[in-house]
Amino acid sequence: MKVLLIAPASGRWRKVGKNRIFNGKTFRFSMLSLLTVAAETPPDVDIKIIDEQIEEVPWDAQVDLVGITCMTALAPRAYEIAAEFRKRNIPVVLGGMHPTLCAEEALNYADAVVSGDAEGVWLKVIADAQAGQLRGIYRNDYPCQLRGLKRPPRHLLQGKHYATIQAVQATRGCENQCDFCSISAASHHTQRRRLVEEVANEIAEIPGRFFILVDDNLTADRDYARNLFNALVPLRKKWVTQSTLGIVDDPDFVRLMAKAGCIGLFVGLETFSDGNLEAVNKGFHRVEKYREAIRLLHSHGIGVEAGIVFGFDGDGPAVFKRTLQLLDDLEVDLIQASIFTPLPGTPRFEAMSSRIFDRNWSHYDFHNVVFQPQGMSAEALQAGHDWVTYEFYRPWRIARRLTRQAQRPRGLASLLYHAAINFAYYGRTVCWNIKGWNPAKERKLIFDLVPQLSKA
Ligand code: B12
Repeated sequence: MKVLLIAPASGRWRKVGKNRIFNGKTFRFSMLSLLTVAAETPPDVDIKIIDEQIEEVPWDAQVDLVGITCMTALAPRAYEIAAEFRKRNIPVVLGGMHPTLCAEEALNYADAVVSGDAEGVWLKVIADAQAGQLRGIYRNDYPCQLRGLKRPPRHLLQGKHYATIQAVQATRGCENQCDFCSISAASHHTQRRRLVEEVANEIAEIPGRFFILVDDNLTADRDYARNLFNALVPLRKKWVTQSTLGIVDDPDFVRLMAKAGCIGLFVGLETFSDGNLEAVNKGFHRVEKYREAIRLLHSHGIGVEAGIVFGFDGDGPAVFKRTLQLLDDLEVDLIQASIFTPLPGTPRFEAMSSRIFDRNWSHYDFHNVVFQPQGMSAEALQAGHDWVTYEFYRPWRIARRLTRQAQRPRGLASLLYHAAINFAYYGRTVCWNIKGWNPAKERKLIFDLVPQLSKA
């Protein structure tokens, strides 16, 4: 049997890997979704992975089954690809975050859908496909306990096109109640953890010194994380991951994390307004703690990439400049600016349903406004988001950040890493012409400031 697994890419991302100047490599990593599926595939099945960011889909491939992974923004492209293969009488199965949360929708476009983990149902999917009985939704209601997971067959990827293919996942899911988050919804606010020993063994086998832990909230269980960090210390590797800022209440924990090789944390700061955080059930992240927290992380050589979201109900046109000033002031190293996006399958999507004006999922990539914001017009939100991204990644700001980085404890050790990501973000603003304008300053349209008028 031959199986083709596809990671779709849409819009500007399709074949971005072939570009000479901005090839998106810095932002390309993991692929664990399909690698995990591949790892679960019986050894007598011939398997191939296609990543549409770097290669064409082989439309005329002689295969018996096509598996496609997708998050919401990639669902329309996944459906297009599925349609092409189904036209050729090749059955298609969809999996990943969007099909997990919107299984019934996804089933309209495929022969079968896997909702939840592949582990535990993929063998049945393969067997059913072999028997010509592939159909319906394969719900993984009793997800596996993550014991004895097989190694991801990373050799199936063309490693040179990725920032790193050395991605590891120690835990799955998140216990937080953030009502806008797909992870919370898909994991039903629970987290499963692999055995520390198994994770450490996998990491020890990784060639090279750098890897990424793609966990959603690695430090949620401090004891677990401590055990993992202790196991990582002797491996002398460098890694980055995601966490909440809550960890700074324990300086010894942060010290151990740094000793274990952590050089960067992605932290979903989301917003600098406490009111906004309360509104999305994320009140545990208090704004006044940010400064102290970032200083502590920096003092241990850990850089901070902040996830910043614009478009909360409490955000008005002044939010952009204020946020930019605070990001500068707090010495945040990197940002991923996003536009608030109510994702289907989350409680927030239902709650905002009447304000959503765009249900084309390909716009749900956190860079497009898909709902009517409360405190400004949709155009102002788009412009402000673009403006903050453009301003934050202006070369003079990058130079200032890198100078500071070089002066911090262990700063030189990760200077290259910081420089590479900063310039990749800068490259993206240039190649994709992201510039925007500050809605609070450039009063281009009076309507931008008064959404009611613009609707009238
Ligand atoms: C690493 C990562 C990225 C990386 C790389 C993704 C990649 N190609 O591997 C990068 C940086 C590129 C990325 C980008 C974005 N990401 Co991202 N990303 C992740 C992250 C943190 C880990 C992905 C991963 O490796 N998971 C590990 C695997 C094992 O888990 P899994 O994907 O759930 O797969 C399991 C099952 O779902 C199932 N399965 C998955 N696929 C398939 C396919 C088949 C056929 C089958 C049978 C089963 C199956 O089996 C797997 C094993 O059990 C996830 C969070 C998460 N926990 O998944 C967010 C996540 C997927 N990303 C998300 C988002 C929003 C984005 C961006 C839009 C963010 C942005 N602001 O730009 C962009 C989109 C870029 C684009 N347009 O292409 C959201 C998606 C939400 C949604 N509903 O769409 C997530 C869930 C994060 C979140 N907190 O909400 N991301």
